[in-house]
Amino acid sequence: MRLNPSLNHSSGASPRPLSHPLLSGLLLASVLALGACSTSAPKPAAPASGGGTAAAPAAKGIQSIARLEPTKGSSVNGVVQFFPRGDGSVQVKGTVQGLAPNSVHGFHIHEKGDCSSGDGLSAGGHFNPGQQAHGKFDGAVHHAGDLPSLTADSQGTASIDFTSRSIALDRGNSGILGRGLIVHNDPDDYTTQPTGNSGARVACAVIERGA
Ligand SMILES: [Cu+2]
Ligand SMILES: [Zn+2]
Repeated sequence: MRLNPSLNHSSGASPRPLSHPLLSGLLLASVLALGACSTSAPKPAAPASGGGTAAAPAAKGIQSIARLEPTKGSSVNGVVQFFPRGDGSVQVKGTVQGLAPNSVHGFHIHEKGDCSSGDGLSAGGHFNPGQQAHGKFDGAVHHAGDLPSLTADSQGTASIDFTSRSIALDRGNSGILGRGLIVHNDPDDYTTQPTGNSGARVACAVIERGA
């Protein structure tokens, strides 16, 4: 359990007075919320985020972000954020713009966090750690990387807000950190294997740890 190093919390000692009363109160509150840190009982390692901010104690994984950049000839771009939740699921929120008005687009996590080819193909195939068939996000069978399709409004902007239990915010087997995120030009038919036949890749991002 790693707290702000400025907070001296050796056993039995009162926390060192801090210059800022609000900060002091916050640190004290977080100490209390985390349970007495003066005990010598071993504790599980803090999440890699390591921040002193009150990251939900039970959440697994680190907040992550994908900045979608247009591929060649495209103007589609956006930002997608991934938040670990206490129940082990991941909340995904974001906005994608530059799409055709009222259009629908396949949207997936791809195997490789590599957008270098300029057409998105370097991101490889769909992220599929469970060796499943391609399918719909909320269907019985699908790749872990099969996300809900994007639907653009009349301005060509799609809002993203869903929760997934198929992905994790780490580099483990189901982890998406360091992988790719792709927006396709066409709708996903959820049937064609293994791609959903959603056409060209119009935006690409690498999923990275967030701030
Ligand atoms: Cu895809
Ligand atoms: Zn798929």
